[in-house]
Amino acid sequence: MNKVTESILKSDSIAITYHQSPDGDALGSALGLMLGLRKIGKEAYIISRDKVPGIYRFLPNTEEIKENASCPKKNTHCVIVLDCGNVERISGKIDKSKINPVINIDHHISNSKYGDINYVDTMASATGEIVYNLLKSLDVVMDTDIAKCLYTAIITDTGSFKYSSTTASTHLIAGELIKTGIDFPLIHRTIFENKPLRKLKLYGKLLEKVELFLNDKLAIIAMDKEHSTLLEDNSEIISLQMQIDTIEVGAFLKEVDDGIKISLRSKDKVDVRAIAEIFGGGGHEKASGILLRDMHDIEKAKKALINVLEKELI
Ligand SMILES: [Mn+2]
Repeated sequence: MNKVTESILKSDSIAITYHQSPDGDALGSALGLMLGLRKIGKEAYIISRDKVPGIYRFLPNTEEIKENASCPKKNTHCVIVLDCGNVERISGKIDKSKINPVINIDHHISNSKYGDINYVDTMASATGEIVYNLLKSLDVVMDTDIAKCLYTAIITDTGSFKYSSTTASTHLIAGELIKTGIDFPLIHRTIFENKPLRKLKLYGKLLEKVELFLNDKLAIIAMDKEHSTLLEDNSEIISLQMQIDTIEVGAFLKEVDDGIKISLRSKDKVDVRAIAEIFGGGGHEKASGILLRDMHDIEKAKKALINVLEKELI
């Protein structure tokens, strides 16, 4: 952490980026850090080739994020990459030969330590927690705008403090953020209870597709391309699927241009990161992802997954 704060203090102009398809943790951490750094007189800005998803546009300063502003400006002294496990997934376009240091701040176990400085805290429930501590060590005084961003980061990555990654310090940090006076019930409603009816109807259709395997311990939803284009974010349908009483593991398969994407979730007993690694994927013990490159046969992908999980679940 000292190396990180030292580099930040030495830099006047700082670019911030995150993983592609940014979620609440990526966006909340980036915006919170940007606002915090500005408070100590830094020129801080976000580089991204991704648009901000609609549900996160309530966050302050999202209008500054433009998907055509993905490269660092001239005279930028350092780039901070947040919540991103590997160099291929970075949303901003960084030429490492031109910018030094690249500071990698993350909480994924699978982080490949691609930065010049790497601060990877796998105990943190969200990158937002790390950003909170970083801003504290830079003596940034929290305000409601920063708190809104970091609170969003934490609740999206912990499923509102439900996931096992939540710790006592997660709650302590959330408490400090609430002390700034943020309307936290509104943040929860804005993120989790703010769906157009057509989306809920789409979830209904996808739930019709759930299939159970391995003594009902594995649930699979395989989504075709037609539904794929309607659904911009899988996380909610996956958490609905995880509510099925008998299952230990939920898998969500989706056809994409370069293959089949699989998201895995585990309730308790199965380490789905280990399962994902068998297929070249990665992530956390309770949530992981796989891309089966150049595979376009969903049935075949399902069978391969069932085969591997059979050893775990039966
Ligand atoms: Mn995260």
